[in-house]
Amino acid sequence: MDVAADPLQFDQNVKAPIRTQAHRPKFDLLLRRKPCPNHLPLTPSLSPSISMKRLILLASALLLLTACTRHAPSERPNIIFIMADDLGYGDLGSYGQTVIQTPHLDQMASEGMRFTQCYAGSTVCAPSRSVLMTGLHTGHTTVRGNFGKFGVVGLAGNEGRVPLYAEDVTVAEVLKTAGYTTGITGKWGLGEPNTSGHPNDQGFDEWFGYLNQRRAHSYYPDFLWKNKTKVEYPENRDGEQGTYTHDLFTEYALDFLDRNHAKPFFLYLPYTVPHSRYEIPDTAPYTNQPWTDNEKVHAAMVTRLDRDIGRLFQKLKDLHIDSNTIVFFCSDNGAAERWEGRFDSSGALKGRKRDMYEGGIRTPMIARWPGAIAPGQVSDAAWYFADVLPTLADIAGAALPENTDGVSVLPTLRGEEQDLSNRPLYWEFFERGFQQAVRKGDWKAIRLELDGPLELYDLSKDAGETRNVASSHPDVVAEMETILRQSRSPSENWPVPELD
Ligand SMILES: [Ca+2]
Repeated sequence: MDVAADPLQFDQNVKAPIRTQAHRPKFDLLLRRKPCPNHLPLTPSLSPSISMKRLILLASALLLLTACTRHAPSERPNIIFIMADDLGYGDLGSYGQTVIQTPHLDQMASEGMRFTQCYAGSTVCAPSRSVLMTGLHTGHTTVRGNFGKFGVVGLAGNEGRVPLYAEDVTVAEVLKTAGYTTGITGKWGLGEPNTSGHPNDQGFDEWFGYLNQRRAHSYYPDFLWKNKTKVEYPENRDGEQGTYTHDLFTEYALDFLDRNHAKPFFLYLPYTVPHSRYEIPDTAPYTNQPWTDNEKVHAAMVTRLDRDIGRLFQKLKDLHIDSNTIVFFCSDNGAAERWEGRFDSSGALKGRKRDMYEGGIRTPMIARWPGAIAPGQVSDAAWYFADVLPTLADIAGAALPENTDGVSVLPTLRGEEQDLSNRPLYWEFFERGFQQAVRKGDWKAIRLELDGPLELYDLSKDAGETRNVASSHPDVVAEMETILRQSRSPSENWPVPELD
């Protein structure tokens, strides 16, 4: 079978990654750090095959060691960051879902803090993950879209897959400077084989899953990756449905916890459900509902995800690390389908995946950390994926690269006073031309085309973005216009000649 006939076939002609001079070397980024308060990173272990990159990270850690005071290991929690794929703002019981059952995630919310105004990095997969990994919003991060001008040919045969650059500093690399063991299982989407974006070259000690996000559309692929080795699933060949990969990721995560719970770890779990294709071994407990097949699968995927998160929490308890582990849960972008009248997966928000409206970018976000986050909290603080790297660095006691676009929301997680309302949150998107959005305070501005008028919404009164009030607030429009002009750096993969 040739590549043209099956876009999920492996393409051997993966090109070298494209580089840009617009990026400063990682060495520079890591040494130009902000001061770190009262934390001591552990020294990464050396190996005979130590790379220049590791030497750089080690040098950074040693610099920090001289600048920071000792911080007891018990105060540095393990970090688990779980992310669903295309799960909508309204898909969980704690966010108003009444049909799909999510008891474990609802319990997580009741035991932790639930955010009502948290945002993904983008309205689609790859750029959202790039923002998450780099702490840079889509106006600055390397991967600003699913397809870029000089991207490589990916495993699914599509051109335009832009990998993270070697000099990008990821949250995993930052946490490694603080002595964390780092693992990822699920869907990566930020680097094909033999590119600079491979997770093992971006701070992850171990990795298992899909490199290519289009291949991740299939839940029954004939191979996955374990580090840089292909793992074959012959039982999935020729359209057979032998092994369901979502289940493998949970098993890998549980095994990772068994192997690594004795020392601080960072586990990133970017699950692939409930993204289409709508494939699942069993649609229970919805099999007998009078719904379409896809509706049954969507609901069953979300409930299966919920079941597995319950297994993870049970494992934390069994290993006696429950109170020393902070767990986050979110989605990578808005609902792909609104399922209106059935599940209403965008809730009361406007739009869905690929929209700059709230339904495209606002995500459920739950954080649970017994003893540090008070149970049953609901926060309306506005924050987004660019804040995750600074937040996790703060939690771990690691210092920050100088140029992040986010801030640590750890004070908010701890229930302390923190004003997040006076800074702009920025997004740009390329699949429909060039679109931009910014949120500042309660104001949300959207531009659907470069020369188009600005839409302005007051989210405090109009979360559904139904009333464009731009004409009655020219001062706010002018401020937002300025932010939109100033929030991006040039990108050779996503050029905007009018602004660059
Ligand atoms: Ca997605």
